[in-house]
Amino acid sequence: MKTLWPLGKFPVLRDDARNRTVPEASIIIEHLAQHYPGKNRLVPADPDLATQARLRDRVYDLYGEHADREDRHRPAAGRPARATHAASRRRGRCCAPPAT
Ligand SMILES: N[C@@H](CCC(=O)N[C@@H](CS)C(=O)NCC(=O)O)C(=O)O
Repeated sequence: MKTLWPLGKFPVLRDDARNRTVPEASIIIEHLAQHYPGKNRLVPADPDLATQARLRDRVYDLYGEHADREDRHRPAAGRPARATHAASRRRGRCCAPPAT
């Protein structure tokens, strides 16, 4: 894995046709959307909706997943209600649809 991507994280996409190694889930999605579009869009066409989708992606990746991962490392007795619910509330607040 580290020969493909020195950080050693997955997913990593190897695109031989373009001679590109593409790490990071969100970058892989952008790569596939741009170079291999299918019948369903991966990123909204509307720029404001695309920004909202990217915001959700960032929040889940940087905060939600991190918080959940920390939670999994706690002893079972201390899990999961409070921390998981706190992370979930944080994500909910950050990613609520904008007021109209
Ligand atoms: N920001 C990265 C996160 C990648 C990530 O944390 N991958 C985890 C699996 S979901 C991983 O590779 N864990 C193994 C490790 O950290 O050694 C992305 O969105 O792709």
